[in-house]
Amino acid sequence: MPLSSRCPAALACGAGSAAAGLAGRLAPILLLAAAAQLACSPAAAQPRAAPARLTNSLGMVFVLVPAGSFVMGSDERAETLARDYPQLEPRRFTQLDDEAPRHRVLISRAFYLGQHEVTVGQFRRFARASGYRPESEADGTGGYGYNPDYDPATTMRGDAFEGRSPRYSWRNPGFAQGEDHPVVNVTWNDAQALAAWLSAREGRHYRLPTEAEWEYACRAGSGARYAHGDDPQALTRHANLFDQDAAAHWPRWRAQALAGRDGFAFTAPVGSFAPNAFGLHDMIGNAWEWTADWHADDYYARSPAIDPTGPADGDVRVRRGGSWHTWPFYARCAYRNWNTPQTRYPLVGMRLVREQEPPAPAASPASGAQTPVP
Ligand SMILES: [Ca+2]
Ligand SMILES: [Ca+2]
Repeated sequence: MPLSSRCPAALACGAGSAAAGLAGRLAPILLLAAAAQLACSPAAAQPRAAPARLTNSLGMVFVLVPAGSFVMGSDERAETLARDYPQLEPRRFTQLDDEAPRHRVLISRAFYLGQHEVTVGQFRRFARASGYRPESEADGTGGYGYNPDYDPATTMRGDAFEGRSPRYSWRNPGFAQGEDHPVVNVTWNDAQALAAWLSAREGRHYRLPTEAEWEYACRAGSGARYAHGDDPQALTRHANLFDQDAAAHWPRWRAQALAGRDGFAFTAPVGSFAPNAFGLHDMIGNAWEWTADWHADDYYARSPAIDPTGPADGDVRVRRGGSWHTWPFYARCAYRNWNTPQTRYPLVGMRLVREQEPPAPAASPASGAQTPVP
């Protein structure tokens, strides 16, 4: 069901063998990319104003998100939420302890964030160029997928999707996807692989956003539930979520769907909806987005006020923003959900940060190198 369960086991998937295998599979890729970087190292770049946007070697567009502060989290009262989300059982409004306390956070440095979720086409070019095998293919257990003949009522878990099965992977979530749709069935580890490969190839530091960066970017100045405001029913004009078209395929959850139509029963081409005030598309909906952080229920009570990076360790990584299959309540900018780093699912994708500054010289043998990539 659309994230009704907050138990990571509901989507969790297999043993943690993937992380150990990841480094080994990546090593030759990174060496090759680093060698290519060393082969073209012109003189050091002169300082200049950062462009408002740039395009990288995979065709990903990044927009410069300014430094700034915002209020992170939510402490809305259960009564208020019950009024605005009348279709949900009241118990759901008491399961939000990890969104509190609201607290002010400073993002001290501007950073480039993907204007869109990583697309199928971009991920395909990465896999081809690097030789990296995403976990949904490499570990033999596959992914999850949509099958119109599959009935959630016949399974113990009641999960909305069939799997895991090798018939499903990042290449095939069971529904049609164009090259410009968000890639899904990708793991947190897959995101690390993509970021590491891009970093080595371009001499820039790519990574997933922290939770704080993600929520700051989602809000884009808004203190409301969503960047557009508090009204969930207005979301059909702003995001691809679980609407009436999607509910046609899951009639048992129709009551949880938005009353209107957003135009997409499954994933949408990225950028199908207007951007937020930072110029970012689909922060809400389309695909959940992995963040860098471990999850802890009590983290906000002890997190630093400047550039928090999450707990030092944990078992599950946070994902944010909801998806094409997510109920509006779970697509609020403050909402946190999580899964193991090996989880792959037809709802979960990614968006990358490219740091404004190149890696420190000590971190790179190509000291003084200028990125050869536009
Ligand atoms: Ca939709
Ligand atoms: Ca999204």
